[in-house]
Amino acid sequence: MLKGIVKPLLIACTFSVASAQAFDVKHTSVAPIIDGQQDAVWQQAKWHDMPYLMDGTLPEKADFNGRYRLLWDENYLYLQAEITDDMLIDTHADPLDRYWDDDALEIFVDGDASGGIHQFNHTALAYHIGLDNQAADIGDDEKAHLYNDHISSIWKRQLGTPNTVLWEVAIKRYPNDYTDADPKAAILLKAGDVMGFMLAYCDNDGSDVREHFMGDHDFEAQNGSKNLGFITADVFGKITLRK
Ligand SMILES: [Ca+2]
Ligand SMILES: [Ca+2]
Ligand SMILES: [Ca+2]
Repeated sequence: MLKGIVKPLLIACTFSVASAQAFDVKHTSVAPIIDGQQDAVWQQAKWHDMPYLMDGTLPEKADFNGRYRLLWDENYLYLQAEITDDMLIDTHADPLDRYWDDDALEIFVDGDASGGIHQFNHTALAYHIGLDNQAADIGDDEKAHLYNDHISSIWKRQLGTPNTVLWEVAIKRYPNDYTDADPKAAILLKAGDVMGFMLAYCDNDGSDVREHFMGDHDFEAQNGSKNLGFITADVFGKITLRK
């Protein structure tokens, strides 16, 4: 479904259904190297699956399957995702053009778990990281922007299982009053902080629009749609940073 079609939801309903997903994220004293290659630092982190359909049709596991784990230190939330996708495709060369209809790892971050509507503000961000490792989201001018200084992303195909990529991202977090005209400095992470978080994957294998939009947890649909994360942070899960 194209995002424009969903826009009327913003006016038509309020998002009263909060997500029930919540888990702790371990601190790491050694920063993982963001290079798309496995390293021992990640062994302390727990895997989370991505089996829930938010838009399109439910894929077979060979078509899409995903899981991820998180760690944190003062500067970054670290993500390592293991993504199986039978066809990696980037049809729209312009990173700001229909980025959700190309293969993209979509990282939803609400730095202080404030929740609420974030579609045209930055109280939360939805980083659509394309296959070129650039991160797009809608700005407060209602146009697409790149937020490449917020994240560092590298993925690599894995030998032996070439349809599986290891995708690693370091993510900064930002305050609710961040605007495109006045970008604020990133906020350091500390133990006990609660953040809103959701991970999704936009899978296209050659169709005109995204075929499968898969996420890490389930929540109640609004007006028949679960494609809500780009509008409201209320459907994100919650993570607690633990030392
Ligand atoms: Ca696929
Ligand atoms: Ca927030
Ligand atoms: Ca694909």
